[in-house]
Amino acid sequence: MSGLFVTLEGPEGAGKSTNREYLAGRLRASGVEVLLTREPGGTPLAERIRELLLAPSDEPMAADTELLLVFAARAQHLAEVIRPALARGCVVLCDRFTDATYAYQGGGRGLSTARIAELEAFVQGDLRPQLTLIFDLPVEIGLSRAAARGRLDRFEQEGRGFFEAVRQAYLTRAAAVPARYRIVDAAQPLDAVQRALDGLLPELLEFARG
Ligand code: Z5A
Repeated sequence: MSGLFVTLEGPEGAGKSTNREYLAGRLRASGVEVLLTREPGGTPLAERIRELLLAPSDEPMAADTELLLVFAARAQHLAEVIRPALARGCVVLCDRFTDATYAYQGGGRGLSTARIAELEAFVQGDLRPQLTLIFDLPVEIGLSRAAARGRLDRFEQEGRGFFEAVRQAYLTRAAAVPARYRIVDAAQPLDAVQRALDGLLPELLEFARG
């Protein structure tokens, strides 16, 4: 039995963390075994790499270093958590994955898509999410939600142009392969976002049950 790999994506403050629990709860209530995880992170070692990536520092991190750290964390996460869970037949619900690399390191930092694709092939082989939900919202709304939470991490300290490029990169990827992506309007009030997720549930369950 092979499981289902679903990823949640979107710019800052889009509500991925808030809604991943909701979605996992709805899937579990339908009798599906769900593994909820996140990137960067998902294992003790990968969480340590996450700390390196998010901590503001006086030493600017080179964009290539950032890219390699993201994929180093991913390699560990895949080996220890994601591949075993898929092999057990779980639905893996992952808060961010390689689409975030194309959006942040590609769109935001300006690294080449070809370079990211090389690392994707090296680290993942042919494993790709079967379904990706993009929580989309205007940059200023996401940034004001993130700011309301207090201290900003290294990414959240970037300027507005960076986040516009991130958002655009997500939308461009979704438009290129519409079969894999579903766009959720994350600017709506939370109850409306969750109604939209309820609307996606039958399709998710159909995927999960093969
Ligand atoms: N990163 C990368 O560069 N490359 C990669 O390959 C990967 C990641 C995998 C950490 O990710 C960083 O890693 C990320 C990109 C980079 N950049 N940053 N920063 P993260 O997912 O842990 O961090 P995040 O994107 O900053 O998460 P976030 O800002 O916490 O966003 P969120 O999870 O989408 O939102 P939330 O925490 O659920 O909600 C934010 C606030 O808004 C919170 O107070 C909610 O109560 C509120 N909220 C949520 N939904 C609503 C609605 N609908 N209405 C009103 N208020 C709402």
